[in-house]
Amino acid sequence: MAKQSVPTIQEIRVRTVRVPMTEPHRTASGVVTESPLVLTDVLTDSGVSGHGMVFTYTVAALRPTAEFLRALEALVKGEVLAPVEIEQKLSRRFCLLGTQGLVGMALAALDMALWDALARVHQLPLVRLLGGVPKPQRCYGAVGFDGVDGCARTAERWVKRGFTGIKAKIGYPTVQEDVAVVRAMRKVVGADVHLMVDYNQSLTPTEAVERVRILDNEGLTWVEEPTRAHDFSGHALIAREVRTPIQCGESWWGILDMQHSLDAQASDLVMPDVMKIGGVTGWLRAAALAQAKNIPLSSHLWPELSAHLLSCTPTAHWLEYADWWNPLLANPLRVENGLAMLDESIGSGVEWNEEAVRRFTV
Ligand code: SMN
Ligand code: MG
Repeated sequence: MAKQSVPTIQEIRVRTVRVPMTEPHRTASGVVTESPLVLTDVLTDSGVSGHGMVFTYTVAALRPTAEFLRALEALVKGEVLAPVEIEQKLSRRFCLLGTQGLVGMALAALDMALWDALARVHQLPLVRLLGGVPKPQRCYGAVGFDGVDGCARTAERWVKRGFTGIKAKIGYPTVQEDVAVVRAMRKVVGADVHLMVDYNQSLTPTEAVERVRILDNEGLTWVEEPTRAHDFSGHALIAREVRTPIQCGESWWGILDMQHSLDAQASDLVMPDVMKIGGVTGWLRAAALAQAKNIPLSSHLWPELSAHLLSCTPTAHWLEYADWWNPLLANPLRVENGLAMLDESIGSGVEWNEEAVRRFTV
């Protein structure tokens, strides 16, 4: 494609939606009762548009993130459709403010849409645009902070759908309750299914060492965020003192957080969140850091986009599957026998179900 024919950015279209959850997703650190999402469409002068979406966790962050994203249009209108170049321009622009929080969410939303647009311009699935090939990804299903019976029931549903991994939120008042939930799930899923647990930052490092030493006998694949996400030395203490692999990453803002965590040897495994790590551009850099350390890398939410990105991640480990946002998508991720299966659809897998978007728009 000759240089002059490379599309330029014409408009950023931003919409805000609230997608109800079929059931609240409880964690030790809070409940997700709905999905506030900012939907982004980048329109180019070639007529091709790209789509991205970011999860704001709380409705309070929905409009501020959308408004910041709308303000970015003036900074990128007329620019060539070049996500890496635009990320560098905007990172410089917001250096003094910082690219964490709402700024990081807005920048990631734009980045996701730009990469989707670029893949569509080249008529390729995102993974092929990035030089990879679509590969089936092992998926694990999520189990909420729902007690022994609730967790066993949900775990059984995932196994009946063919999933070979299941992650439960724990951090109950006593470690005995944590163990009871793990054993109740193990009883229904059997010895071959991978079980992970997620404390969602709810323990002190000392409590975590005590609890995970007891969980060490349960054959878990990982224990996730046992203490505060940015307490890298606290996580490193836990990782040194226990046998079960420690998992971190969903709370990192950008690859500098990841680098600091790796430097501290805070975890045995990593799981960047494609929004907080900096969109597709941030993910590619995170994947390189993980490759340099030869550390397994899993995804956090965003299953459609993560299936593309894990397919070109050298140390790809697990894909976290959640169907919360499926109502908004024309073609939600296909999972067969617990494997995320990409087809040759162009783009990043984000195509709106416009009727549903209208229904959930606020
Ligand atoms: C999680 C975090 C935020 C919202 C939902 C779930 C959890 C995970 O920490 O790992 O999925
Ligand atoms: Mg988590």
